[in-house]
Amino acid sequence: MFPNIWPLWLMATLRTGMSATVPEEFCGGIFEAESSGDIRVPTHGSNYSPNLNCRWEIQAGPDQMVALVSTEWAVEESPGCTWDYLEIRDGWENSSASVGKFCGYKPLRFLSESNKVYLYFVSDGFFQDNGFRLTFKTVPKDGAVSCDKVITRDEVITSPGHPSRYPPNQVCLYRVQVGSLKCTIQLV
Ligand SMILES: [Ca+2]
Repeated sequence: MFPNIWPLWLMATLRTGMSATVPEEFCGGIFEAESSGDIRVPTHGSNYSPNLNCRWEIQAGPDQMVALVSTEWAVEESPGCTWDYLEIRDGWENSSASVGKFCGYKPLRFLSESNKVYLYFVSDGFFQDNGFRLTFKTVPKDGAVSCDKVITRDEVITSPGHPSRYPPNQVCLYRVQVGSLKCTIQLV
């Protein structure tokens, strides 16, 4: 057992030690009136900075939700995303539901349930990746303008205008929340 634990302990010690010696860099922002925007993580050279604690808050109108899509996404991958990660909360309160911690290289797609989204990015002091760029937009919950949609019951999901051809230049997010199943599907 001991020889197997040693490398993990050494890596954890190195990471903790390096995190403690580098000063924290401010980053983040609040978007309260914008209907769309970009969120980027600070970078040094081609990678994001070490020891980041970034917080972004996005607020849409009372009858709106927030759609998030990554156009660039490379965050150091770790088991359970414990080293570097972006955490998404659906709402601004401490009690707001955490959607999860995200890392790795799989593009990020998210459609909120509430009209507020809280993003928290953390990087440790050991190894950085290229980082991310997220675009957000606020969309009406009734789907009057956008093709984004929330599915809460058994329903066939169709593309805009189905059975006719869908229009060009569409990006549609479908948030499926039926029982314990939760996922986001994207049509590009
Ligand atoms: Ca890292």
